[in-house]
This record gives sequence, C-alpha cells and structure tokens, in this order.
Amino acid sequence: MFNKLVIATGNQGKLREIQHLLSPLQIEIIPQAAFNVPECAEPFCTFIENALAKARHASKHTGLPALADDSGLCVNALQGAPGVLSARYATEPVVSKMNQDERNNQKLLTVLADEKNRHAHFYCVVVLVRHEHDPEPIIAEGLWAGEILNEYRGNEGFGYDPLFLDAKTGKTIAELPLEIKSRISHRGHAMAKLLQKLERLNHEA
Ligand code: ITT
Repeated sequence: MFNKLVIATGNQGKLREIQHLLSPLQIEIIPQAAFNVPECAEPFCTFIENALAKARHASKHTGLPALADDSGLCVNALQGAPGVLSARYATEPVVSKMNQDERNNQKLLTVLADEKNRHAHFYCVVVLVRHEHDPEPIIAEGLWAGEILNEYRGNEGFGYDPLFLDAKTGKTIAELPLEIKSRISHRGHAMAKLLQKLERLNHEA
C-alpha cells in the first residue's frame, strides 16, 4: 500500500469531507493545492470520465497516487440536470456579491419555482489511481435521494446543501454536522466502498 495520497479537488467543502472520510487510513493525505496542481478540464458528459481525468491529472503533476471525486445534483423534473454541470450551473455574468454556490442555488430555486415534483438525488463517484497510467483505477460510487426545498435552511456544508432535504432526518444537509453527513451522504457511501476495496487489496498484496 502507498503511504501518500493526493486529493484532486479544488473544492474546499469536498476536501474537508474527504479528509474526514479518509481519516481511518494511516497514510499522509495531501491536498493538490500543496503541489500547485493546475485546474483540470472536465469536458465529459459522465461523472466517471471526469473523475478519472482529475485523478490522472493530479497524479501526473505530483508523481503520487491521487484520488478524485466527481459529483453532482440530479433533479428528476429537470431530466437529471444540473448533473455533471452542477458546479457551473449558473453561467450568467457575476453581477452581485453572491459566490458560485449561491448563484447555483438561486438558479435552481428559480427554475423549480412552479414545479411540484421536487425529487432529486446526489451522485458521487470516487476514483483512485496509484500512478498516472494505472490500468486498474479503484472506483466506487454513492447516491443520496431527497427533495429540493423552495427556501434555504441551515449553514453547514457547501453547494446545494441548504436546499436538499433528507427525508429520514427531516433536515437539510446544511442542518447536519459533518459527522452525520459523512455517514449518510453520496460521498460517504462512495468512500466507504472505496475503503473496503483498498482493505481487500491490502490483504491480497
Ligand atoms: P473539483 O472538480 O475541483 O473537485 P468541483 O466543485 O468543480 O470541484 P465537481 O465538478 O464534481 O467538483 O462538481 C460538484 C458540484 O456538485 C459541487 O460544486 C456542488 O455544486 C455539487 N455537489 C456535489 N456534492 C455536493 C454536496 O455534498 N453538497 C452540496 N453540493 C454538492
């Protein structure tokens, strides 16, 4: 097993969750920012292709194993949008002090204003490559189903968290502490499966 792993994300919210989820591993976890890895293009229309591209890109630039997460919100009434474009859903020029997450949420509220079907899910795929040309990337995915509210609730998390209601807890993700979100989220499920695969590979080695 390797003893260093680069986290291939520029999203601070994701980074915090991934660091928490990887804490059981006895290895050094290093954000890609520590190596000044340039931003990676994400031109593909599937999450898995984008995740693989980001992991390879970070591994190429650092010479180390790298893990990437590609994720997004898929809304039933919008035929799965914003999907792979979740991070860049609001594309209009910045005219206010709102950051990208706030503008994305505002757009989602507007687009769904008259929509009764509020069903949606988060999807996450995580990909770990041991080196740039790893022919056997380790891949795992997770889902989280819920509903989109028509107003914001809570201050935790990032992205669409204040608008996404988890039916089981009756709370939005932004009302859940990191520890709880990590146990039940799309990212939490994907990372738990990835850790199991790593453990299996470790035993076989
Ligand atoms: P990196 O590519 O650098 O990892 P990114 O934010 O661009 O950062 P993605 O392309 O995977 O990453 O887009 C993920 C977007 O989906 C993210 O910016 C949020 O808008 C949304 N998203 C994913 N997981 C989320 C979560 O747990 N809570 C809220 N929003 C989430």
